[in-house]
Amino acid sequence: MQLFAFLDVVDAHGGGTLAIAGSHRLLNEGRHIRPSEFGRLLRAEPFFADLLVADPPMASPQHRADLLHRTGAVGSVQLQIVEMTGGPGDVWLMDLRVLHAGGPNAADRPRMMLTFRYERSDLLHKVADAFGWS
Ligand SMILES: O=C(O)CCC(=O)C(=O)O
Repeated sequence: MQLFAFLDVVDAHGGGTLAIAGSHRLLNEGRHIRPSEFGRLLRAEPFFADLLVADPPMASPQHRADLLHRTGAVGSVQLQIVEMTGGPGDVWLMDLRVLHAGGPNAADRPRMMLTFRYERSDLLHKVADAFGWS
């Protein structure tokens, strides 16, 4: 499980973490996947292809805003991008398998959040294998 807490107000488009609800059901066969392999598998899916372009050259502000609220599916798995917003003391709890990333911040101040991961100790060696840690 991963905890995200707000230390200040973070409104929509204020840099809150973006999570893809439902993504914990993808690639969930109980084996570890190296990050490079994971990216290759995701890019093959139309839902992710646009999202994984770091700075789309022709993207209008509306296109970017639409991306942040995208819904779709990969096979039978329904997906929806969710932007975490909240105020001081609010927390979101998330399945650690959910794909997520920092969101763009259009506000005039930095977003103030913290995160903490609660990992199963019996699975830490698989995380280490996936990232090539000794
Ligand atoms: O910066 C963010 O909002 C995302 C942070 C993140 O991906 C993480 O700590 O796991």
